[in-house]
Amino acid sequence: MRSWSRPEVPRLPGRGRPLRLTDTATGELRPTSPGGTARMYVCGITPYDATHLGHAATYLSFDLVQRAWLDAGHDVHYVQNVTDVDDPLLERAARDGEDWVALAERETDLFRADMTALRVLPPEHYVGAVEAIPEIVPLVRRLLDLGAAYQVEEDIYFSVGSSARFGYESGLDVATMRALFAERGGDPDRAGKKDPLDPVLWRAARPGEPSWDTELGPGRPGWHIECAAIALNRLGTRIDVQGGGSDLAFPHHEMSAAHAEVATGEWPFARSYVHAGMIALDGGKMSKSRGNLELVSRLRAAGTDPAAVRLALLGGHYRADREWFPAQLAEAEARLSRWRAAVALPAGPPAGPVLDRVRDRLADDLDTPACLAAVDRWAAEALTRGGSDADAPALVRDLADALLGIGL
Ligand code: 5CA
Ligand code: ZN
Repeated sequence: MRSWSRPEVPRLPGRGRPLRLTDTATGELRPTSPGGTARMYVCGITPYDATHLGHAATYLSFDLVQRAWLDAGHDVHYVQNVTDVDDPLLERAARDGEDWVALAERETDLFRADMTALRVLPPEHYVGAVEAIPEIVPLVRRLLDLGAAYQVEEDIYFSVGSSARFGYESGLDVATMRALFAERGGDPDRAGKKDPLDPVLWRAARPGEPSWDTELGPGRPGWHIECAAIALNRLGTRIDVQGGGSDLAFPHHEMSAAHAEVATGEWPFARSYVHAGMIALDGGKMSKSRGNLELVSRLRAAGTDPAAVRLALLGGHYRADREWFPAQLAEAEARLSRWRAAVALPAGPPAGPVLDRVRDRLADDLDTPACLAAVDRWAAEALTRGGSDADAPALVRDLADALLGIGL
């Protein structure tokens, strides 16, 4: 699938610090320690009602991961999927009497436009579930051959019992896993399964549903195997970061890691599992199913500067569940104006300490509130007391762009 265009990233003097991120599997703040090339997989959208501010906040978090790695001298190999065939998408298309392919294409286009406007660095590979079917099928075949998958009627399921470490990623007890599995697309009560938590790998064709004729029989892929196949085939295993919102920690990331680990015999699928907090609106998680949404495209259409949207979302820590208030946007617009006025001055206070501080705080689990505060302090001083460093405004402009993705 076509990705989106890549904004320029200015080069900064010196080097960024090694990035540390909180890993869900261990609960620890750990160095990401990638090699020359950092490898990251971030779960993409299911294309309907995109891009709400919750999606945007999550992709912005991983955009900062990429920017911190680039600044620390790594190349970044970044892959993202689009779940362009799955139950929720088909249900929405059926509800609205719309062709599911047209719905997915339209929403994916909107997502690309929103990501471009927000200056999110694109993935190198942007891959749809449909186009990945030819690689999903052999992965399911391999799991069958290993005895890690089995049939229930015409459907094929993964046996969680085949994964020695199943549960390590989310660290949840069985009762919680079971509740979340039922809530998030699983079918714990399906008769004939070996374990209630076993997820579907290949869903046989049903009347009225799209299906593909493959050696597994006519059907369509399950959700978790989609991400396992797309990631494994482009990034390999033991990748540096597997990312998404915290609602993906279980079952999605647990299952896709288990699929990849059992298929390859290598553990762990990801060295760090990184999860962004949930953005809420009107007291509940912002979601398509609840209908309490604020869309990036709506804000853009209303004339909001995307840099202000970005700044507003970076005002909270990425791991914190937090509520969206329109006042945050007004505050971000005021901040953006101050920053722009300050970098437009012919000189300012020295910017080296701001660069150090932003690099430092970004490397410490993406502490964006502290990064913004550091630029705020410099801008306030530049605007009130001035300064004599003629290079400082350009350096602050470059660091806001390269590290925070804010174009001033
Ligand atoms: N296609 C799958 C992943 S393979 C999926 O979860 N799609 S999604 O469109 O539902 O979500 C896309 C990303 O946005 C996921 O990482 C999800 O965790 C994140 N997300 C969804 N809702 C919110 C929210 N309210 N706040 C923050 N992140 C969210
Ligand atoms: Zn995924």
